[in-house]
Amino acid sequence: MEKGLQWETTWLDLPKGEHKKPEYLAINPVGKVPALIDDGIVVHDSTIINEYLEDRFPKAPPLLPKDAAMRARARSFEDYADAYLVPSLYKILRETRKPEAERDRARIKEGEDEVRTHFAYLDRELKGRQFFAGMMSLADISYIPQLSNYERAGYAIPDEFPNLKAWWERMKARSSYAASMPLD
Ligand SMILES: N[C@@H](CCC(=O)N[C@@H](CS)C(=O)NCC(=O)O)C(=O)O
Repeated sequence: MEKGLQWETTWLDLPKGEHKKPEYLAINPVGKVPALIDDGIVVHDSTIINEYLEDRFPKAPPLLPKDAAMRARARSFEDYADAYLVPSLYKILRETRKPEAERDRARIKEGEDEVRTHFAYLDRELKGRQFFAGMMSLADISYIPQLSNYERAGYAIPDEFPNLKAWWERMKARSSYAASMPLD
């Protein structure tokens, strides 16, 4: 949406296992979402999809900095979202999606503690910065669905992380946010 591209979404019901059905496994053999089909080209994994769209539509506007060090910084934060924040976040979200009586409270607490550590790091890195890597980039974008899921589960970024909180408000104020987050 930041690039002004048009697409059609097909939602899969993961609890019903729609992502493990042969029709979807033919698109993504590892049976995970998301996957993109562009002009018959199939791309999966959110990182690779983002990089593909950047390569295919580099000017629409660019979402990776030009400078090599800044590009590395953008990619590092993108990776931090996937490799560190997401596993901790899902410790919480997997439980909060269950009926209350069935939730593993220790697991939720573990996830909450880890998320707090990630937030502290992100907050420090956003000090004095509008964006993670000098411009709106794939780094910022990679946190948006995650934090949106976190809010939908009833959480808010704690006040003790003012840089992260202000950055998140800026992200949500972008026109691309409302257009990309139809569930909100
Ligand atoms: N590294 C992958 C992770 C994809 C992933 O784990 N997707 C989850 C949903 S957010 C999924 O499909 N889970 C279903 C499953 O693993 O069975 C990416 O960023 O696209």
